[in-house]
Amino acid sequence: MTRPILYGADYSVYVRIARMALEEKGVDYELVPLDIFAAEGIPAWYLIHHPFGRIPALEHDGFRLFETNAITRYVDEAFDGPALQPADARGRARMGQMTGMLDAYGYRAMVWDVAVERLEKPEPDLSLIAGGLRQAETVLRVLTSLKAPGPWLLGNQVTLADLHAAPIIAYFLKVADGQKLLAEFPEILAWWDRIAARQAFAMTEKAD
Ligand SMILES: N[C@@H](CCC(=O)N[C@@H](CS)C(=O)NCC(=O)O)C(=O)O
Repeated sequence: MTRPILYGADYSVYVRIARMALEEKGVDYELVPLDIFAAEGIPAWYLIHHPFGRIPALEHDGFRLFETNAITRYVDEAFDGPALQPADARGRARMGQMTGMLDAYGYRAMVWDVAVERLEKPEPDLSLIAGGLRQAETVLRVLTSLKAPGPWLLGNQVTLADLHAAPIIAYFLKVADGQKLLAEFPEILAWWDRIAARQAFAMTEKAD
């Protein structure tokens, strides 16, 4: 098998999720830079890989895939290395619930409404930030209630749920609002310290 190609940018939260899965599996892959925010726009050729022009997209031996959840599951199942999904039906369901919740309710609120708004806007929209923080609080509360006993979100095994949550929370923690809110959730904070110490997290850190 040839090595997979991942299209994306090192600043992207979703690209980092896919890269963390590749790193945890120990897969040798190529990251082909694709800047979706480039002034000249998304190159036309990329729409074959992702018709909606988002990142990441994966290509492996002619097999093309987009949507991060599909990519990370494929990476887990197509390559050797430690299993990143629970073996039991309920564990898998919980994992899907956590990643789905993060996609639907966590990403926009934590990354865009709070972190990007604070970091990038000369005059941040304070009502947008307040709404983002309210939603982020619910996400962290639910994550706490769903978290299994043990070091990782689903217990003793690092899973795709951990790899999905880490880059989103990492971005949220770039700003004081995010740090302050996370401090109110000690179990998630302790989990954060553990996931942030993993090699896969360090290997996918954006180079400044
Ligand atoms: N549902 C997609 C979301 C991917 C996504 O939103 N990626 C962001 C970068 S982190 C992106 O491409 N944004 C470009 C845009 O919103 O136009 C997935 O799971 O892969």
